[in-house]
Amino acid sequence: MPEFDNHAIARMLDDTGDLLEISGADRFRVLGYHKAASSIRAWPEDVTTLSGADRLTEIPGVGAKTAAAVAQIIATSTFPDLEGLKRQFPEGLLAVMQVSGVGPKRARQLYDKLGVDSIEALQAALASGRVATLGGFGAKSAEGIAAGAEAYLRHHERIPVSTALPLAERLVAGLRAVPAVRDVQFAGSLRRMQETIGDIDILTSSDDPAAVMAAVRELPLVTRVLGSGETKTSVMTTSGLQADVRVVAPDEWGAALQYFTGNKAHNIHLRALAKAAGLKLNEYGVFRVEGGERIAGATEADVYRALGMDTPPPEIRGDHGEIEAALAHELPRLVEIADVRGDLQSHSVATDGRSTLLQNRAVAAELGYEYFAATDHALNLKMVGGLTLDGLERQWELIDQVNSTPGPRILKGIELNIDEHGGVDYDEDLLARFEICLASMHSGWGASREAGTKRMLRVLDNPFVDVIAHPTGRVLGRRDAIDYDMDQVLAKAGKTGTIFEINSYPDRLDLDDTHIRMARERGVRFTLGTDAHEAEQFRYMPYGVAMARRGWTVPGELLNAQPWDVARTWLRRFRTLGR
Ligand code: DGT
Ligand code: CA
Ligand code: CA
Ligand code: ZN
Repeated sequence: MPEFDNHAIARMLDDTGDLLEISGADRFRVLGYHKAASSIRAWPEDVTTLSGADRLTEIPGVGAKTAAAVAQIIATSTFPDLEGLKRQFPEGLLAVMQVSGVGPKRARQLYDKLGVDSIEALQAALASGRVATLGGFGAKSAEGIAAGAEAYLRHHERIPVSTALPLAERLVAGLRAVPAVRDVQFAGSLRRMQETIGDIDILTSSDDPAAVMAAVRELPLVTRVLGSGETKTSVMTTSGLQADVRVVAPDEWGAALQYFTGNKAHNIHLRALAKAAGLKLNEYGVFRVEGGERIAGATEADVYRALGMDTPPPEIRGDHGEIEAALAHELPRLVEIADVRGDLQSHSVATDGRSTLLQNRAVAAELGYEYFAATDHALNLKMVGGLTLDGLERQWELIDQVNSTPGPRILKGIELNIDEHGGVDYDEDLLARFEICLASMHSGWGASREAGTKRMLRVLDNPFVDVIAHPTGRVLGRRDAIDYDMDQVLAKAGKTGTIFEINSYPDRLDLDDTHIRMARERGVRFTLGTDAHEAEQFRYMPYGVAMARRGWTVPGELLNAQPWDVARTWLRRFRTLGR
């Protein structure tokens, strides 16, 4: 029977919530499913274990009813409520409702009136002009939806790393338990922790490849075998994601791991180096061209050593200078999760967060943090109840009270909104009262590059804006970046000492590696923040650390790798206020 991991279960609950919304169900029921899904996705323990021990309701947002549903999914591999909904509405509507400008109500209308049951059907209906004439739509909104459908398809060619990683880890664990398997590791873009993954590549070594291929076909997470040969098997999993598993001989393990980790540019450069040294490098090993003697291949380190190099961490393998650094034995000591002393973006029930400051602090304590910033939304984000002066005074009072008890120190922070002209929510007297101010863009998609640049350059002039949070505004799978001249803006930030955030929330991961490298060249420093909207999401930090590593960030460039006494001196307000 196929087995379900946290992600697969969360996806079923989300799908149920979405289909319920399309069916016009009560809003609280819909939200209940999404809340449970979001908690289960971020929950550190395997729900299968919790279910066995009757502990599912310990997960915030999981009530008795959801717990029963989850237990049923685990026991029977199906969820009748979801199956029932799927009989009523085609699954393709789940994608249609995600398209910008559509949503659940319009998805329902498009389905009822025009039979739209997939993105492709939506595009056909748009092309025929039938959408524009539908009640409540019009030419303008049809145009917006057409752009949304195109963006949807563009964004969904690749899987977010946060979806691929837990699945790959489960598959690797499953394979590790197979007696015929010697080494096992995921490779490709996932090992390099790229923010989106084209496909999951898993590599194994064994003296009995046939036994490994047979074991892959029988893995509990596998729903369907798409193809199985002597050295490669492709499977479909319960998460709806595909994975390719390869098997190589043990003495080829290192060469194969190196080859399949890539990236392609890194491999091509490496191969040219080998050639210049009279060697041949391929997925089977390193060979002397003259005589064909095999000189390395069993471990990855052997392969790099044979080429006269140290082993670059997978995250920086992209031919951005790591090969030169490895040859010179000057690879940087990249930041690690253990360097992180606190989380510098989090939300609470004071605005749109779902956990209290105390709940956030409990998880921060579990993670061993010294501090974290409470950065609820500022006034102008009306839809989430951005904080008024009264709200702020109440939060500060609470923070003082909590901070008087042992545990991670809560910093008085805020997430300001950068308006279209580069202004923020509060005046300087109020801004001076925070310990740290983030500022971010929550509007302005579609504005010109020129306007975006002006706006960003202007906000950098504000001495109380310490950090630019999720700097491009991109949301993986949903929203493109807000357009501005990043080079020019980073150059100025390097001068003003404004810090840029590496947002660790899995569908943001903003800045990306290219922008981080660009920022580092301009002398810009960084904070890491999970942007947690519930306490469990504090655990998303490793995704941000991976991005920081991909951008070559070292601990000396990362504010939250410093104790707070040092960290605060990096903030621009410290220089401005002298405290
Ligand atoms: P993805 O799946 O699009 O997110 O990206 P990757 O990097 O996982 O790429 P994939 O799955 O096509 O191939 C896995 C690795 O195999 C890749 O990182 C490097 C290696 N590789 C693939 N194609 C080539 C190639 O044409 N030349 C060389 N030297 N290496 C290649
Ligand atoms: Ca891949
Ligand atoms: Ca592949
Ligand atoms: Zn928020």
